[in-house]
Amino acid sequence: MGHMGGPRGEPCPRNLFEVGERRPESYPRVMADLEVTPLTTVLGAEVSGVSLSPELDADSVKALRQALLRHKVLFVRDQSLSPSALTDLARLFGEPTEAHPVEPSVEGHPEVLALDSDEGARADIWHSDLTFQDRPPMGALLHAKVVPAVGGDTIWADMSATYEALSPTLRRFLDGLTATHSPSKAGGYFSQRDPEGDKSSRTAAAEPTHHPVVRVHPETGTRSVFVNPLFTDKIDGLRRGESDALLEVIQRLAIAPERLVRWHWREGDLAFWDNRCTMHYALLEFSGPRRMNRVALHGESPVGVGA
Ligand SMILES: O=C(O)CCC(=O)C(=O)O
Repeated sequence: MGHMGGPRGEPCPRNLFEVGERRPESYPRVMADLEVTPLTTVLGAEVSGVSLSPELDADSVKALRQALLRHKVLFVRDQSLSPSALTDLARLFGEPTEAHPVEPSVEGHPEVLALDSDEGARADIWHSDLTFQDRPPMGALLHAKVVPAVGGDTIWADMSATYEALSPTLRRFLDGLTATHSPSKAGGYFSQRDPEGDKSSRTAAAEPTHHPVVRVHPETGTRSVFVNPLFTDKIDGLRRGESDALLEVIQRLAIAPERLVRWHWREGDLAFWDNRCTMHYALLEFSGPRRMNRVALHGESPVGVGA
């Protein structure tokens, strides 16, 4: 697929940073000739022909944005991005969040989460990012700095394909429901990287949030199931056993091989995912160091069907 951008000067879609508004002299303006190659029939695409930079031209930003909406996770090989460049690149697609409510940021870069296996970073429970927040991130950019030769892959699941995989009857039932997302469910998981436990206990004590079980994507209008094992505690209005059973049915469908894309990292790879309609899981099986930098983007309050 060739270059997909529209004419210059078109109004930018919502959330897009106005290119040119903030252009440090050190970033040369970059024009790209993007190729987007799907990796599966449901989600994931590799993007080539682009050198990612905060000075990416507006058409390329728009093309990447469209590719993200279409494929839900984008992968770009061989990118050289300092923590500042990663943050400024992310700014082209939205407003970066603080790195994480609990986990440490890269020193001097409060928006860049440092995921370092030597520091105990792990993500081996299926999740969408921070869904216990009222406005979970709309997406995140993850850049591989040091990766093991073997193992340490990350897998994404397509939650709109999961919705489609449900029977129409179950879809209709779930359409009207909300679920409780609680940080306390993940309390122990977070505290592994917060030795004093202050931030973990503060986060774990925060009020749970209720989100629609079926989320309508604010940009595409597509429905997806918006629950995940790390943070979703219970479907509201059901008995605990009913909710557990239903969440288990959804999870089984979500992680069927047909609805997954798996990425084996090389240094310099960048993944950009849409957190509104995917979950992800990083495999812990590897030896040696694994270091990644991540910038997440502010999201909106999830909106359900018929809202
Ligand atoms: O380290 C990875 O591959 C994934 C990290 C992750 O789960 C996250 O940033 O939310």
